[in-house]
Amino acid sequence: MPRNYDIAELKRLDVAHHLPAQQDYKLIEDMGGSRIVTHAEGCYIYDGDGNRILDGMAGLWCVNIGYGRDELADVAADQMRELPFYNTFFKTATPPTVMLAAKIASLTGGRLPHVFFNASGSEANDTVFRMVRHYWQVKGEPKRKVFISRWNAYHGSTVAGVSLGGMKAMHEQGDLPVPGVEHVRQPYWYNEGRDMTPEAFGLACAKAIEDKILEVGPENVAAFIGEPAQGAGGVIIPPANYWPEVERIVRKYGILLVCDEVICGFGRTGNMWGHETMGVKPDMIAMAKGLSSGYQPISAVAVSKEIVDVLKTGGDFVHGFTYSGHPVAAAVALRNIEIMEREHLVERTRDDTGPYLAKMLVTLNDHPLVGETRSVGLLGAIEIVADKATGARFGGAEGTAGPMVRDLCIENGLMVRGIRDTIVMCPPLIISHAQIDEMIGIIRKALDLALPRLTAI
Ligand code: PXG
Repeated sequence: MPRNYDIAELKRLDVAHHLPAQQDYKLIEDMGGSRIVTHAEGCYIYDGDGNRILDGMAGLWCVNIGYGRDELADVAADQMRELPFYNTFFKTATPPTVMLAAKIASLTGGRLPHVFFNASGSEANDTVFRMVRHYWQVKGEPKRKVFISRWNAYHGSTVAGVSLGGMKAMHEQGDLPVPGVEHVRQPYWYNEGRDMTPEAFGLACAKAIEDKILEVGPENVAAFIGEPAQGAGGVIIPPANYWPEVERIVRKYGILLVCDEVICGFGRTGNMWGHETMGVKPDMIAMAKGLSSGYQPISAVAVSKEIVDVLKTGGDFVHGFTYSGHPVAAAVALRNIEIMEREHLVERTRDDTGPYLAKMLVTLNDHPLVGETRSVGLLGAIEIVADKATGARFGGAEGTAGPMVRDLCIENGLMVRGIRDTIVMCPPLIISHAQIDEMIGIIRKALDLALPRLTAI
């Protein structure tokens, strides 16, 4: 049972002392403090005001095996008693760390056999940033420094993460990106490509990468990085031909291909990896979130043999964190993966719940506010529009309808995100058909409630 917290006091302390992530502090103050989430079970979270909310976001795109797994608490406690911490700097390693590296290597089918650990997705992408540049230096091509990424990509909140990402609002704070990161158009067909077929648009977006490579000079380009499907950007699922064409282009110029699997990894798209769903074979992948289902902060970068063979000729790679390969986090991640395998959550997403979510999303297409629904595995999105024919948005620009529908969903018992005017969802992979029905039912109710308010604008 949850503890008996003094919620009013916690809210007061929240406003007085706590600076939450990616937030407008004045807004939280005006609200009288954050919503205090006290406990959770399965697919539901509970807050201090007595609300039970279906978690359509798996926490923050991470609690894939759902809440309340005693097994993971036991594993963490056992590991803390045996060895709560040891580092990987002193020519040392710990049993869970080594076993997790081997497990991750096997999950890549042996294609990416080497694994570097960190504590967050942002740090994983910092590791990518430094390792890729170091690789090219050791290989004798030190001019290859430039990363190509996409506008509206999300790769984290550290300096390298924000730089690799394509979020303009994040770039504006802190004079980013750092030099050597170039951004190209994103494969967002609904917003940017409806005058073309998805196939023609997929090729055009891939061609933007080739154009950028030629502009920068292929001899200066180190890597292309992308999320198989963009998550925080609004669940942007590229046309099927986009990624294979991207791979063809980067191979043509000898550029490394990096997939950011922080959201798409660990079954989210219906395969173990998002890059499998998109049909490409990257040289490096970053992973986090679903690696431990959020039960512990841990991330990893899996790397090809070819890259590590080169690094082995370069002496120390002077990079790493105190918590690289943290034994408690690694032990929890290992058991999380074991649970995923035991409960066949990847297969279930591919064959059962993913297709069911897609089928249920389609039932919303008749709603006057819905311009498009789309999903891959258990990653879904709904475009809210003022005019279904033209895709025009309420108020002439995005940002009015999305927050309204999101808030109505939350008020009615469903946690989703509103990104611009796109409602996105990413439920735990244990979600049932009945819970998907509940999710779709609450979204329809929220859309119905929003309709008169939006049309009055
Ligand atoms: N890559 C991707 C693809 C992500 O989604 C990160 C890297 C960074 O991971 P860390 O663990 O450093 O946060 C993420 C994180 C949102 C939102 O607005 C998404 C994330 C984080 C915070 C907010 O949906 N994804």
